[in-house]
Amino acid sequence: MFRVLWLVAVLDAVVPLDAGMLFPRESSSRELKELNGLWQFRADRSANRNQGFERAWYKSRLAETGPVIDMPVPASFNDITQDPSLRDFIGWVWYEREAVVPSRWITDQGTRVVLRVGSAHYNSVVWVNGQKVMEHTGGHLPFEAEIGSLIRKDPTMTCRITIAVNNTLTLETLPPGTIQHMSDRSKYPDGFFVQNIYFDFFNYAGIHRSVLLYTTPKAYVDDITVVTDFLDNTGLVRYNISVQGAAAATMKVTLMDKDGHCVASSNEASGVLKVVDVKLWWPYLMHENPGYLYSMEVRLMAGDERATYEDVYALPVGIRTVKVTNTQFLINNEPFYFHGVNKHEDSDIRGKGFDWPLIVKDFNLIKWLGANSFRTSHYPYAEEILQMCDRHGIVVIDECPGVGIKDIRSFGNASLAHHLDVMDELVRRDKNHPSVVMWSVANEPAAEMKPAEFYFMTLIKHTKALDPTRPVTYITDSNYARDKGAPYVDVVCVNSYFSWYHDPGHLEVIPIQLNAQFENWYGKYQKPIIQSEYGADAVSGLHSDPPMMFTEEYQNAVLQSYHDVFDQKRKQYVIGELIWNFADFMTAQGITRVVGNKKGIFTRQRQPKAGAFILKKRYWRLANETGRLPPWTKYPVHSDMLLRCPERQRLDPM
Ligand code: BDP
Repeated sequence: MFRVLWLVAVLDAVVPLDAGMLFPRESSSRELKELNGLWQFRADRSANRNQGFERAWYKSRLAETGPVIDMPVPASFNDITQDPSLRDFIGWVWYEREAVVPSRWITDQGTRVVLRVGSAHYNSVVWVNGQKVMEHTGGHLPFEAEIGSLIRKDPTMTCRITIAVNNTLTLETLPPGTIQHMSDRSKYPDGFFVQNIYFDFFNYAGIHRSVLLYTTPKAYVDDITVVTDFLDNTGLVRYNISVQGAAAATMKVTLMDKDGHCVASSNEASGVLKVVDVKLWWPYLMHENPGYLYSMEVRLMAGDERATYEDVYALPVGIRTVKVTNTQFLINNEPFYFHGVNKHEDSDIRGKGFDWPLIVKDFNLIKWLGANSFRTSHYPYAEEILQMCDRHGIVVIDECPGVGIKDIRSFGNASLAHHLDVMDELVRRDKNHPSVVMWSVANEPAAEMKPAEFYFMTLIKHTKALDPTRPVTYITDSNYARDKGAPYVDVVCVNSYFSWYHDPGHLEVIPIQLNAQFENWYGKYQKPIIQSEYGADAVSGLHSDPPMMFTEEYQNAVLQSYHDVFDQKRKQYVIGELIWNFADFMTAQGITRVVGNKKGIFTRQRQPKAGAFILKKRYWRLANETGRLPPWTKYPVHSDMLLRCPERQRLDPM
């Protein structure tokens, strides 16, 4: 009884999101202005880190209240300067810049002007011309506010945007962390404190994704939800459009194929579009034409006593289905085997800052490798990355920032309520991506703890209610017998590091222990299993034979021993393997990390280690065996450009 009441209370606490979060796109009715580039910046180094609020730094230009430095946006601030205290700074940092707003945006009362932050880590407060316009908690998801009425108050003023960002983690943030003050003056200087974290990547902070202004008409398309299916040759696009700013509106919905031909249309705000001779969305290497996208153009017309408004928004739509059986993961009713990677948003200098050259390079490496999937370990990645996945057919396990939940106090009501909120925001943002095939609500929580069962039951049920079309999982490293959340997941995802964290140096234990791992989990739950992490650190250029830990040879040997077992078990119920990690990445400093985690098969600068070639050979072989490629493509080739090239038939297999 108590539990039921408590559950109701928790669910009540989850305020349903009252607005959409469509990715800002230009159209004939929407304009967009990126505010990326140099911002003014100051870290609040006062003892309580609160001087900026006490002295209201947002009220005037930042340069008037103290020294400022140049800070690029998007980027983490940590690695930009030579100042070690900024690299490890904890507390509020302040960003500011002025935006030139086109005068039409101001004079036209029928235009909404929206300020959007793609992501800022972790807590943010935003002011425009000294007026607070929004606050946001959470480091990896977008937030926005309409600022048109505010900037119209005094059209002669420039639009000064101030954003304060705080990277302090608590037991209730995702990921969690704690601040520890050291008071022993014989050991630590006055005011010394550290932030303890329970996850293995550097807690980069700052404004990580684009800041922009965009417009919509006063009556506008606020959200679109699309769910797809197919029956024989007919694609079904079930959709729902929500409108804001108009009591009544007329609608024209047109679904266009890649060549711009209309394949279905409707005049309703919700319904089902039928696509004859549908071209399904297929994963990369599973089909010769992967990542097929239609475009759903929504044209909205509405009016009030003063004016008429027309809003146009075009959403890419991939038509596909996802299902899970006891032993298989089905995409479009065909078995799909995940041969992929785990990634991080991480690179030199930028930290977690969005960077197109890096993203395109990573996609080229993923395709070169023959990988068909990745997991957004351990937080939601930039929307532009998911759009690339949609277009290239790279399958995604979309993970929320529930990483490092190790302290029992992080399983309390407030933590759960926040976790549910984050899932709301994540599903709202990513629900329409065909590439996203599964939600991961956490990574390696202390799932053996008593409150874990209720926590994960609630979280997983909530996520399924938000999106009944996708399976839900969390990533476990616990013993199968003690894991309290496992009964609720659709797919078991297991991380293990045999002959690394256990039995270091003993490669011979891998076949026995990995085999037992799979048999135990499957025996207990009869659910398909993904090896969601495995690997070994290798310092690029370090060699030894016989293999020793931290050499490229040892990483190779670990990979190969795991692969032998995968090859037996994938005939039964193992449905995927994701290497840890795609590339080396930065971590907190510690005795087990040599300038970061070195389990990448690429270096942090994206150069291959020996392990990358082992994986490349394997992944192309797996693609040939498990994909549905036409016979002439069944060679390990470098890119899909070649796959589509008839000349390929004359090339020798590599
Ligand atoms: C796993 C974690 C991952 C770590 C990895 C490692 O999920 O975040 O980076 O271990 O230790 O348990 O390399």
